[in-house]
Amino acid sequence: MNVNDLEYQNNYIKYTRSELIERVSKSVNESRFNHILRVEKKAVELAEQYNGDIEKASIAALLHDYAKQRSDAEFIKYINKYELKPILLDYGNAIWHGVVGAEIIKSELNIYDEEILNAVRRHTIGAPVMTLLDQITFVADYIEDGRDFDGVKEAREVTSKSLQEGVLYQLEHTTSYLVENQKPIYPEMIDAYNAWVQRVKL
Ligand code: DGI
Ligand code: FE
Ligand code: FE
Repeated sequence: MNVNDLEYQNNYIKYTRSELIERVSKSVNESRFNHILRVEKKAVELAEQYNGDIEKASIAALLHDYAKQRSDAEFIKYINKYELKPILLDYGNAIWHGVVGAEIIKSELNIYDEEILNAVRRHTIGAPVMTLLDQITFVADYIEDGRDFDGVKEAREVTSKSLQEGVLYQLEHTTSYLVENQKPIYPEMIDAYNAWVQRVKL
């Protein structure tokens, strides 16, 4: 289906799709907004292929980078206010925009659907156990049509055959990339890799 024909019918959130898009567009710059729309298109395609909830796929994708352009100070304020895990303070925007971003979405948009919020929380780092919606959001972000990095073609091919293999491919490649560039890996991402490599490969 064409995402622009999508009408929300389940009251997961109190916005229409165009109202949600309007709110998202005000939270990020134009290039980030265009990425978000491409992630939504990909997430809806994956939901169709893998029998996911198309409406939740659209909502989670539209929200996944909602907080991407907030300041470090704002994220730190939320981490303290909601007493989120102190280990978060050892990381930065890359981790915060999903994990802490979900709290910003709750507070600013009054969206409380935990399945949608978890997909946002897990979209960068994955998790040992991921719902279908988590998997769709995670992979759609990685393979949306505008992505152009070594391996993206293979990631798309793998995902077209198996969503779970797509999740594992992304976990393998993102963790390798972080090691190669001497960047710290958030512990839950290592847990996610361990769980998925055993689940998919054994
Ligand atoms: O927000 P996007 O750019 O669309 O994509 P993303 O949320 O998947 O990833 C944002 C960045 O975070 C990306 O450059 C890779 C990086 N990243 C992912 N996992 C980790 C990480 N960075 C650190 N330091 N540690 C991680 O575990
Ligand atoms: Fe992101
Ligand atoms: Fe993204």
